[in-house]
Amino acid sequence: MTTTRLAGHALVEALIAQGIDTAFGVPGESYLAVLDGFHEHRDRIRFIACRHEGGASFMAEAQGKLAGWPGVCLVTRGPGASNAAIGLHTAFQDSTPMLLLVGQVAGDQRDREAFQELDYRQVFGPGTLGMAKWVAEVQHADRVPEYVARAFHTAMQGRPGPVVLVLPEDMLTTPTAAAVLPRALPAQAWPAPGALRDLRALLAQARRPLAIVGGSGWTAESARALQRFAEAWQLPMGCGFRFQDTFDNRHPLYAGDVGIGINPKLAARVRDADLILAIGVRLGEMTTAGYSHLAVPRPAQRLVHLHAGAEELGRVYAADLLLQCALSCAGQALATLEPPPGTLPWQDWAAAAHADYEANQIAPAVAPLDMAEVVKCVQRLAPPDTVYTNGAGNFSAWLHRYTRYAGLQHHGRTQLAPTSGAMGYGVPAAVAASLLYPERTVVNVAGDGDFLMTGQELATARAHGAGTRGGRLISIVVDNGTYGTIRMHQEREYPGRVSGSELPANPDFAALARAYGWHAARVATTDAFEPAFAAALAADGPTLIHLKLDPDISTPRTTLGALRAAALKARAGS
Ligand SMILES: Cc1ncc(C[n+]2csc(CCOP(=O)(O)OP(=O)(O)O)c2C)c(N)n1
Repeated sequence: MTTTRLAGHALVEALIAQGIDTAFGVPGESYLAVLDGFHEHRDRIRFIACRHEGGASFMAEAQGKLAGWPGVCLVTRGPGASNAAIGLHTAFQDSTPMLLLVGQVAGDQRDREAFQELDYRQVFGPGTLGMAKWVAEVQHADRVPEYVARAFHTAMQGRPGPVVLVLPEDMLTTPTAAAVLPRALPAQAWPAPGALRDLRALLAQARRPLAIVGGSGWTAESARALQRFAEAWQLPMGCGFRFQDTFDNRHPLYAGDVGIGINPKLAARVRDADLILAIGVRLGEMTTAGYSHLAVPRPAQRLVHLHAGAEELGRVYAADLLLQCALSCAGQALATLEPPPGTLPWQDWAAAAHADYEANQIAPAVAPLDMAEVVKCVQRLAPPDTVYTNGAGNFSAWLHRYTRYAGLQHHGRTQLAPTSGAMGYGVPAAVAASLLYPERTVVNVAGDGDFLMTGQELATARAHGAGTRGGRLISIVVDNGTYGTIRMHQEREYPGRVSGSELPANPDFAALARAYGWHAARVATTDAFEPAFAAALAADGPTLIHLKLDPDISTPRTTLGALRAAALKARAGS
């Protein structure tokens, strides 16, 4: 017999039953009964109070990415929910399981545009281009466990994603004796035997195959089996945009990341392939270079698309073969395919793909601060299971190009980065990772624009002891005094006409970090970086390293000056 308690308490118990021990949020008077439930069960679950709902929702999204289990975010009505939208959108585009709980006005006030009232079904409306897989308002206290269990199933099954549960204030204060439901175990799709046979036949006919892997829902076991499949078939393996940690970047079959800033040789290889195996990835705009490397709807290459979501298959691409398969068992399904006896005809092609990747790791030296050397130094000194986080901006191009992510079978996800391209993601994601895995080191690389969108979460890190329990928490801010990515686009499209992309009044980031109780250092040369990073790894507590970068250095491949000159020349010639 379950004793009667407030629905707000029952909600917290239902979260605990789903295996949740940490939730992120900003409190609101709309869900006091839930906060009281957190107090009641504080020995089993903690509420991490953040400084902005954008930070809280990013933290919950990062929790979902890391754990493969929905991260939970709690926010208040209209203003709180509006602030939280960015994390929800990121979870949607990145296929991350997540649960957003939103306080709502009492039922007897509904539809009057009461204080902070919003209709969340309309705001976050589900559908392929919505922000959530499911949005529901829980009307009856007795049904709280039912809604929570369904929310977890919906967030995890098929293509994972975010779910929103809306909680009217009066419902939360209603007593209920409803028992919580057991932990949701997501159903797993496995491809039909005939589809696997067809895949084997397509592979056997191929001469230049290339796999692009990624997506959310992998397990270590499945990732290990994926590697066995790759080895058995000697397949060159690319990783989709910001799913770079799916396949071991140190493996001789690794071909590089298929995203923004792709190695031009890999881009050519994607175009020249006669068979693309898209495994787990959505084949979004960034992975396909604006749907150009793979033409829509019918690519020039033969295409096999394996994805967890039935709705995703055939949505954008008319593939030659579609396989619906949960990524938790995709590796095992693929590993059942026996390669033909003898040497596979594409071994040279696979070796060349990896050689291209290795050659792309070599960079011309840049002075006084060489970002390639910074990223390589981080990886040389940081522990192998370090989690790397970033938001959006050109600074991330160095991280993506020079970091060798370990592969999911080794340390789970080690790359927390928004495929949604959301600025501000990296700091909260790092804080969340550090709080969830206190023994692991977490390194965030942020742009100056990117950092200041959510930098206030440095306070959340400090309040909860992030980076003080074995693992280190380090944020590296790349300060070039511009919204550099936008400046890059401007120089290409409107050369010399700088508008809205300058950041002339940046703070002293090191002083700012110190004000939050972080250690801090300022670095302007390559040589000064290593001692600063070593000190951060040895420090007791989190550290911010403020890098001063020449704004002209736009990406690992070009400068603003070169972009402007090329654009002006093209204009003069046209
Ligand atoms: C939330 C959000 N707002 C705006 C953008 C558009 N945007 C993409 S990159 C960028 C500039 C990033 O600047 P910064 O963090 O300084 O990095 P940089 O490109 O200079 O390396 C902007 C404004 C975005 N992606 N996300």
